[in-house]
Amino acid sequence: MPAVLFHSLNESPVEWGAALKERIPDLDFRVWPDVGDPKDIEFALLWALPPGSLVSMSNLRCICSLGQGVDHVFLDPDLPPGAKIMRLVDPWMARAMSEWMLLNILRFHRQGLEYQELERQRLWKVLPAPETSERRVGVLGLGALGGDTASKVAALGFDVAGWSRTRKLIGSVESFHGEDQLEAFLNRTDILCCLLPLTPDTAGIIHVDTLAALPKGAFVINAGRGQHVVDEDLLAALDSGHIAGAALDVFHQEPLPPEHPFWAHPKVQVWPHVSAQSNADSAAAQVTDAIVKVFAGLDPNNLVDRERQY
Ligand code: NDP
Ligand code: OXD
Repeated sequence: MPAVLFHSLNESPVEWGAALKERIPDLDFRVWPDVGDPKDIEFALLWALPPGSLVSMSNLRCICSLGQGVDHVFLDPDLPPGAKIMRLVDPWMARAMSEWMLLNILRFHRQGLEYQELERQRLWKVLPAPETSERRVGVLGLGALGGDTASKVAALGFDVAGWSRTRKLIGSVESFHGEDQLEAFLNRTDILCCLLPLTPDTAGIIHVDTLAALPKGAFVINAGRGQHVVDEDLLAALDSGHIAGAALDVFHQEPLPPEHPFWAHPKVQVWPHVSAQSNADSAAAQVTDAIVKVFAGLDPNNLVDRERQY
């Protein structure tokens, strides 16, 4: 039987190996860097493998991201041209992401930052109650994660819109699409949630001009990738008061270096890339299905377009 190669920064090869062998008992499961003969490897299940590591795997037929994002795969300029690229699309992760987005949206909506400051000053003060239907939430990216978040936020009565490459029909969620409609989408967004994939088209999308297009007092929540945000522009917008607060789960450099200004900024909450974590319990079944299909010469589900890079 051909072999599967595994590489991860955080996830346990022992757990993944056990979960896959429970389903395919004779699986030849190899953990980086113990590759053996690279020609044996037909399926690679990986996260952030050092670029250039796959070049000797001449029989590699499928690279499966150990997460929903695939930007880490495209950092390798020497991807074997014949290998298909796929990713996890995990309902468990969509639920986790929507929970995290809701947590932050509700905290901003219910004046969590203001009451936190009043508490710090030991001030018992009642602010005017916010109106849910008047709070405009905007979700950048309406795919597996953004679509779930947008529909759950809309179900709570918020005024929700989303922005994607192509038009979407998701219940009451207003659909904006394409470059031409980005500004109008931003103009009507009080709480911006980023769930875009990182591609050459989306890198740096949250910058001085897009931040300025949001209404004064808007909030920014990012769980896409750190590279979607120009950090200096967000910091300047927070310091000027144009942006009232930010919740960030992803960063240019992870772990976020101790000296980074986000850590100490009173209007920023830093999370250590945990909004939706992949795990063997929920995702092993779909990876098994992919391995079986690839070894049988078939295409797996959840393939990624090499041109679009998502
Ligand atoms: P999908 O591929 O399912 O969805 C991507 C969405 O972004 C689609 O709606 C797509 O539009 C839209 N999009 C892509 N490029 C553009 C563009 N240039 N202009 C406008 N819209 C665009 O991705 P997922 O929802 O599964 O995941 C999104 C990202 O979330 C991942 O790539 C990853 O970076 C991040 N993530 C973060 C996690 C965390 O723990 N922080 C966990 C998991 C994922 P269309 O549908 O029209 O093509
Ligand atoms: C992912 C992630 O892309 O964890 O799955 O960021």
